[in-house]
Amino acid sequence: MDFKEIVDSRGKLVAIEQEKTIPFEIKRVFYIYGVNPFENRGAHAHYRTKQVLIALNGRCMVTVENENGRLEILLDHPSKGLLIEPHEWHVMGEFTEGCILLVLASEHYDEKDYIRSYDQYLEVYPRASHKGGSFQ
Ligand code: T46
Repeated sequence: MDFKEIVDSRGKLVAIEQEKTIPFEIKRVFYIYGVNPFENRGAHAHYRTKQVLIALNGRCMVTVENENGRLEILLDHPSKGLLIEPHEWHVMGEFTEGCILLVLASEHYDEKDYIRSYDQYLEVYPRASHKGGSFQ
C-alpha cells in the first residue's frame, strides 16, 4: 500500500484512517522494535486477523505465503504499508538497527487466532503452492 504523503516546508505527514486508508476497523495497534538483525519474528498465520505493517523507521523484509506462492516484500519507508490477510503465513526478518515496525490489526489479541506451526498451516490450508517444503 502506498500512503499519501502530505509534504510542506516543515516536513511530511501521512494520515491513516480506518476503513478508508486501511480496509478494516482498527481494533489494535502494536509496534515491534529493538530486533536483532539475525532474528526472525512472525512465522505464523491468523484465522481472522487482518494487519497492515508499516516500517516507521529503518527497514525489514517480510516474506508472505498465500495461494499464489511466496513473496518477499521490503518495508523501507513510512509511506509504505503491507496488508496481510488472514490465512497468509508471514515472517519478518532482516531488521535494520533502529527499525520500528508499526502494526495495525483488525482484531483484539487472541492467541487462539494464531496458527504457529507451519505443518498445522499446511493441514488447515492445503494448497499447491505449499509443496515447496518446509518454510518457517
Ligand atoms: C503478527 C506479527 C506481524 C500480546 O500480548 N498482545 C499482542 O497484541 C501481541 C501482538 C503479542 N502479545 C504477546 C504474545 C507473545 O507472548 O507478545 C509476545 C510476542 O508475540 P509474537 O511472538 O506473536 O510476536 P511476533 O512479532 O512474532 O508477531 C507479531 C504479532 O503477534 C502477529 O500477530 O502478525 O507481529
